[in-house]
Amino acid sequence: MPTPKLRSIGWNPFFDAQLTSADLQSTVIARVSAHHGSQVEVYGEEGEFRVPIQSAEARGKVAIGDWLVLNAADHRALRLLDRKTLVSRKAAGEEVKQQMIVANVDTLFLVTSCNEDFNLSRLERYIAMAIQSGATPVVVLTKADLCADPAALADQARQLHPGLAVEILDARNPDQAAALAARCGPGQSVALLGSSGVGKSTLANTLGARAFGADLATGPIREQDGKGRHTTTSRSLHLLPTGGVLVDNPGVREFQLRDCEEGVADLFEDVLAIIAECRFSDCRHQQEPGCAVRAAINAGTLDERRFASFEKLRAEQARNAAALAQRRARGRDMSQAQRAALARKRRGQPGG
Ligand SMILES: Nc1nc2c(ncn2[C@@H]2O[C@H](COP(=O)(O)OP(=O)(O)O)[C@@H](O)[C@H]2O)c(=O)[nH]1
Ligand SMILES: [Mg+2]
Ligand SMILES: [Zn+2]
Repeated sequence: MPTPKLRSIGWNPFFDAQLTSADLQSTVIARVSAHHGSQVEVYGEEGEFRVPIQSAEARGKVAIGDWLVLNAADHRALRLLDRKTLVSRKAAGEEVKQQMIVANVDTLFLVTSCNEDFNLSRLERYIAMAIQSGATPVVVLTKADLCADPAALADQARQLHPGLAVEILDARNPDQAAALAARCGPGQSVALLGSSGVGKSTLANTLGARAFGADLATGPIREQDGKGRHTTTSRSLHLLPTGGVLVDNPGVREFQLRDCEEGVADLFEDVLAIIAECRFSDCRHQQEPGCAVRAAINAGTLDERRFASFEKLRAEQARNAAALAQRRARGRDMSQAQRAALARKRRGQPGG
C-alpha cells in the first residue's frame, strides 16, 4: 500500500491507478535508483535494497526512476508500472537503438554554463527532448559568477520557447540554488541534464542531495576547452532535503534525438507557422519565389541560426524515426520467417 514515504519519493495518483487489489496484499512497491550488474538497486518503504533481474533483456527495459511491483515475500520483480514521463535518446553508435536516461521525472533542469558551453542550438536539442519526454524543462545557467552579462544569455534562452523558465546562478551558492527549490518539493522528481563540467554535481551537492552513502563526484574543469571531464559514471536517485528526488546524470556530450517528432514540432511552432506561408508546399526555402522563410530571415523576424537548428533537428529525428520503422518491419519479417521454419520443423520438413 503506497505510504507517505513512497509519496515523498515521487509516488502519485498516476501510479495508484495501476495497482490491482491483489497488489495491495502480497506486493511491495519500490523505485529504481541504480543499475548494478544483474541487479537493480531500488528504494522503497524499507529503505534501499537490491532486486535481482536475471535476464539482460528484462534489465534493459528498466530505467532509473521506474516503479517496480515486487513480490513481498522474496522481492522478485513482478511488474514495471507505466511511466508518466521518459527521457530517452538515440544510443551512441547504434543505428536506432533507444537509450533510456530517466523515467518519471516532473522537471528536467537543462544545465549549461555561461561560458563556452552556452549554445542556443544545443539548448534547443535539449528542450525538444524534454518536451517529448513529458517533463517540464527549466534552463539552468551556471557559472554566472564567471560571466560579465549572464542576464543577456538568459534573455536569449527565454526566446527559444514561449514560457520557458530560465534560472541564472552560481551552482556553488546555496542562496542562489534555492531558486530551484520550489520545483524540488515533496513528491517532486527532478533530473539534471547537461554536458560534463557544467556544474550538475556541484548543484546537486548545493541542493543537499543525499546519494544514500557516497558523496557525488565532482571533478576539475579542463582549462583548454572549458569542458569538464566525465566524472559521474552511474546515474542514480538521490533524496533532497526539500522533500523531492533528484537524478544526477552523467554528462551527455552529444546526443541525437530519436522518435522526437512532437518535441521538435512543439518547440519550433513559430518556424512551422512561417513555413506554412511559403507559396509552394514543397518549398526548400532556398531560392524559390514566395518563400516565407527567406522573407522572414531577410526581414529579421526569423533568426537564421534558429531555422538551421530546426532543419537539422527535424532531419535527424525523421532519419532516426524512418530507420526505426524499417527495423520494426524487418523484425516482423524475421519473426514470420522464424515461425514458418519452426512450423516446418514440427511437421518434420527440411528447413529452407
Ligand atoms: N565558478 C564556478 N564554478 C563552478 C560552478 N558550477 C560548477 N563549478 C565548477 O566546475 C567544475 C565542474 O563541476 P561539476 O559539478 O563536476 O560538473 P558536472 O560534470 O556537470 O557534474 C567543478 O570544478 C566545479 O567546482 C559555478 O557556478 N561557478
Ligand atoms: Mg557530475
Ligand atoms: Zn520556403
